[in-house]
Amino acid sequence: MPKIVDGAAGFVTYELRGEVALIGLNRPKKRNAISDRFVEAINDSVARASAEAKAGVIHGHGPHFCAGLDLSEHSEKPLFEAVKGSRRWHAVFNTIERGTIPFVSALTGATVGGGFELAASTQIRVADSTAFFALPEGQRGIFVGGGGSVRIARLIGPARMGDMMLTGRVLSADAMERWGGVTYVTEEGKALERAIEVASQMATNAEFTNYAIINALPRIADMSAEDGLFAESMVASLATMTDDAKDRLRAFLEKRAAKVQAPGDG
Ligand code: 1HE
Repeated sequence: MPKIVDGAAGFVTYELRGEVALIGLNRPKKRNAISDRFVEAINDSVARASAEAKAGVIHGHGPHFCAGLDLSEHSEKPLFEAVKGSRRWHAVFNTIERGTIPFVSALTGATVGGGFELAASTQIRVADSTAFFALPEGQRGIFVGGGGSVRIARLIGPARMGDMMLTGRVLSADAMERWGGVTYVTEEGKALERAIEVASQMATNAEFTNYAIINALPRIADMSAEDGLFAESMVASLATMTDDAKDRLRAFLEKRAAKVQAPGDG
């Protein structure tokens, strides 16, 4: 059983497995709905993972990844508190999206509202066949506040996101894969295992390259083509100068490194 993070009031479990940190959303009775203290627990565990692991996995305990914002807490909030709460989600999720190590989310059951926003802040999403996706903010009379209008819109496109929000439609894992919102779909019960495999693979990459992928790719996507090409050349040149790159390139040329393999079933 993974350990509870100190100070996280049991909202999150944490385990370092080799070079991969496993962060488990641990409020299954409330379908892992995210309260203010829960956001802080996510923040603390992401900081710890970033300090001691080379990749991270975020998963949910119980059948559901996350039912989004804790609506019981939210309904009582004055306007400015709601603004500050949303900005806090942004800051915390930013440490996942543009931090120093890559994260994979393992999605099962409800991946809804703020739960989908959390998943969208991870670099890679793995869903099992039980996962379903919805943005029921329209039904609740609220709006996405955990970064979804930026991250989910860029992931699946603003038109599809608008469709989900306007109609309340619920998408299966397969449908979300067709929309580009997840890039791995597994059979029931295998999302965490697959996510750990993906994270373990990422952990073997050069750390600077992972950092550049996490931090340069989304920024370049925000740039004009000309600026993006220029920025790419700068990042590529920096990466080549690291000792890690020199060692890895030499290993390949001396036939000590693994070749690229033709795909299996993938
Ligand atoms: C909650 C929450 C929650 C469950 N906040 N308490 N999110 C939503 O609109 C999704 C709302 N939740 C649901 O639609 C369903 O709960 C689920 C589909 C996720 C799961 O259904 P089910 O039948 O397994 O569970 P349940 O019986 O509905 O819920 C179990 C308990 O969790 C129950 O509390 P209890 O005290 O009666 O046992 C629910 O009230 C509680 N619960 N979801 C608070 N979200 C930063 S902005 C982001 C904006 C959003 O995220 S909007 C989307 C909010």
